[in-house]
Amino acid sequence: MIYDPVHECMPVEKMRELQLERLQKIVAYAYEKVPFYRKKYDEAGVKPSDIKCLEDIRKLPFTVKSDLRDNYPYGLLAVEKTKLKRIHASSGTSGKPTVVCYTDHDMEVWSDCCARLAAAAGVNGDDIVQVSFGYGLFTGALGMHQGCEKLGAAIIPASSGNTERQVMLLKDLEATVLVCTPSYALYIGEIMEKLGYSKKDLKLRIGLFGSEASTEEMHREIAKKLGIFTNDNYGLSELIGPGVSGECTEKCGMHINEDHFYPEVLNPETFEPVPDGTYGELVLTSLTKEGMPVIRYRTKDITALDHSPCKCGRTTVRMAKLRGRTDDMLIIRGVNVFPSQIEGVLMNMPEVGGQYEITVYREGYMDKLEVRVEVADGSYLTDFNKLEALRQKIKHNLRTVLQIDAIVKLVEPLSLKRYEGKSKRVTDLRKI
Ligand code: DLL
Repeated sequence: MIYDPVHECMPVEKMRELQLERLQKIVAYAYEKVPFYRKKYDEAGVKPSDIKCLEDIRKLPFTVKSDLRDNYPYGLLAVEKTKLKRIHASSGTSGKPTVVCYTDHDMEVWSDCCARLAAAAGVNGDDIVQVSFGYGLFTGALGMHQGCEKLGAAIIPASSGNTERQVMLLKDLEATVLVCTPSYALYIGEIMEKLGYSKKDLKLRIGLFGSEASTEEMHREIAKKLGIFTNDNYGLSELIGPGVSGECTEKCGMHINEDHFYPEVLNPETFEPVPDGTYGELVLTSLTKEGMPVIRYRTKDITALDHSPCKCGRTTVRMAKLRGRTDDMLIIRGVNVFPSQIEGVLMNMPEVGGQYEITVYREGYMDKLEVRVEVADGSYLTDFNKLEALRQKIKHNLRTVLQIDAIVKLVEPLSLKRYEGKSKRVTDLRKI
């Protein structure tokens, strides 16, 4: 079902007109209401009236995460605090969180955007949706909750954690849709099997997964375990939370709600736009945000755009599954390595399970890459020859993709740490 055909299927020319109109408005609005933008634009010698076409967006300076942190908590507000309806925050890795604020209008846009992505994955009013994201300041749970509610679905606000109970709820309450991180979905699948259930004991049909990077291979693994259609959806607190983009049932990229978010994909060194299909850093501009407009936000997320028509009928531009973030790319002995490449290799090998950990450290002057992965079948661990053959096979496959050697350690099933929210699979000891 297409939730908002007027905007999701708008002729491209009309969409560009709408975006320009909204861009001019939001830049003027931010300049007038938020001293931070006025100062920044004055220093750069650019005025709202300089935005005459969409390409003129490039005249505007970027906004970065530290701008939000430096203006903690309310420095970037464009409205009086009394106009706010909701305040969320993203947990920063250090220090103060990044605070994000929503007016009534922003809440409406947010739930519409989440409703769009849920509908695009096939969710409808008859569904029972278990939200297994942590409820709280994190935008994931309440954002998806509101979006699915808007479609008329029933919500089970399970929150994350207590995974055995999650399985019980899925089964007993006959949930048809699961909302969580892809790594948590995999974990739920493992616990389901451990408890002696199979996908046949559940009524699940769709998984709405986001908030962390996941490869096609991982989605295939989850789809197999839980017997569901898996959707990948993307968003970030600074812009709205979930609802920036999501896959339709064609699964050929995530449709961006481009009437609300203007995307640019730039070469991270030159800041020049890259052509469709070329990966670069995603820079997003909120076109309609009232409480806290965010203009040219450098997400650090690496993706590529696709403007080709989609079979689903939506005309909105699509972004590729994220390849990672500019700050999670590892440089090992001079070679660029993305954790997603390692995941892709491991998930393609049925002999290993879905969980892995990556550690990078230095021995003398030499960078070492260690990959710990669980064997799918514990009996491997008692047969040295079989184990060694598998280890060599993983090493070989990793070398083919990464062009460097990795130290591979095989560990018992269910022995690595599981995450109930965003997973943390990489430790770079060189930076600690
Ligand atoms: O994770 C918002 C969200 C919640 C999106 C639920 C989708 C579902 P933050 O906590 O601010 O917001 O984290 C944003 O998470 O910049 C990406 O690096 C990463 N991320 C989000 N979705 C995806 C995805 C939410 N589908 C940061 N694939 C972003 C890969 C994702 N990475």
